[in-house]
Amino acid sequence: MIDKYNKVHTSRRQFLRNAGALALAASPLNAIAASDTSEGITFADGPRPLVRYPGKRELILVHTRPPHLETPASVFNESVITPNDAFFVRYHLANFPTSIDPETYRLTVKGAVKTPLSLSLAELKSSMQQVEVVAVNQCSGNSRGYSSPRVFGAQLGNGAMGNARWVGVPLKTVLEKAGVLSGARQVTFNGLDKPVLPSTPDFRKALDIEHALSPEPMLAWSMNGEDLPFLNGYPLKLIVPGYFGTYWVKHLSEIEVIDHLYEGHDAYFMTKAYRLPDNDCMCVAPGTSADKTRPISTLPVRSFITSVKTDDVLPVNRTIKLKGIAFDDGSGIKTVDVSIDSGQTWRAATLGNDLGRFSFREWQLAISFKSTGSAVLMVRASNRQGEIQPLKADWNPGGYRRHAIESTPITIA
Ligand SMILES: Nc1nc2c(c(=O)[nH]1)N[C@H]1C(S)=C(S)[C@@H](COP(=O)(O)O)O[C@H]1N2
Ligand SMILES: [Mo]
Repeated sequence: MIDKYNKVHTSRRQFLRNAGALALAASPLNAIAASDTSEGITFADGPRPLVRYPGKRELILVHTRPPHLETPASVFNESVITPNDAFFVRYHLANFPTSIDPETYRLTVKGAVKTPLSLSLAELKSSMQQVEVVAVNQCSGNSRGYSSPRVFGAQLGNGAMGNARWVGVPLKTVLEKAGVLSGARQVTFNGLDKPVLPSTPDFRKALDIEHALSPEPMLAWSMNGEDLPFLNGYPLKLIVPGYFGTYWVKHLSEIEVIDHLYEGHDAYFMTKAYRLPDNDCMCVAPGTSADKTRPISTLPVRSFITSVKTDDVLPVNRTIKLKGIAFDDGSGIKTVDVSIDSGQTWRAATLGNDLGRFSFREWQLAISFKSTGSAVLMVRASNRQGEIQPLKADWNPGGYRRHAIESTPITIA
């Protein structure tokens, strides 16, 4: 009886949580009036409201159609793994799925392959060797709101990033099962979301064949030990560790191997959007555009203080434990230095547990202030390739790939 009850109970709960339906379709449960979400930043657009979508806690609303939600900064201080209900959400196309039946869902693998495949979720989960990685998903436009001069596009704070444990199968294994033909150049990825109008390009991305056949990219169905949250790409998502989130295609349904470089109407998000100036700094003089561009690719090294926020008041002559995170493209964090005097002197922080080279890396440092007044905290990370955060961010027209030391002005009292 108890067994039976438990089983019924669990499967009903599972159903409610995981059946691949976005309860109440795609509308927010409630929008909360603008409150404490400015996080010390005054974006030209003003303070941003909090909103609740199914399966999510209150997140910062960027816009509703399609859902675009940012993670509040406090979440990054709670844990080094970003909880599923707090993970940011980004869509480009208004016609995105609101329910997906895991029984009838299929992943198609086609194009320049020996054997085209149509794989069910059950087959994916059972017929191949599973792998696991902790990796950061960061939107190319994360922190765009700090671009100076200001650029077009959503004025994002630092909440379009998150760190999760992904479980799935290597993309390589699936491609090898289909048998990639010689002459293959790229692999394209499409999800179940669609444009509303035929004139709008679909959201499709491409990886070079060498990258697609490397050990890292994976097809994940599990995030932090649960099915993927619907809004984060249920039931399957392409994970590209070290690369910006734009490649992490959600609701993945179609993989095509092609013998040329991706082009045409539906290659828009490779050939027109998500591109950077094709030079060493990936930058141009503010207000100008680049003659030549290339697709955005890997994450620069970044670090944040999570335990203190802008305009906090900290006590004088008291030991304070500062805490934060650092991450990069998978080269691995080497050092994190902190300054409490606007960058005049720096001290090495202690790195926390290593959850893998693609993960957020925690750091901490005990500090104390000797005098009252205003102060600026700064944090600067370096990685094993010798990359270091510069003092000033380079500028590009998309406001992509922010790479600079972050400052937190505070008061000591
Ligand atoms: N199918 C689909 N996948 C997508 C997108 C999209 O619009 N449609 N947006 C991409 C972009 S730009 C980002 S930043 C990430 C966001 O992932 P998340 O919503 O799970 O946080 O999804 C990527 N995958
Ligand atoms: Mo993005």
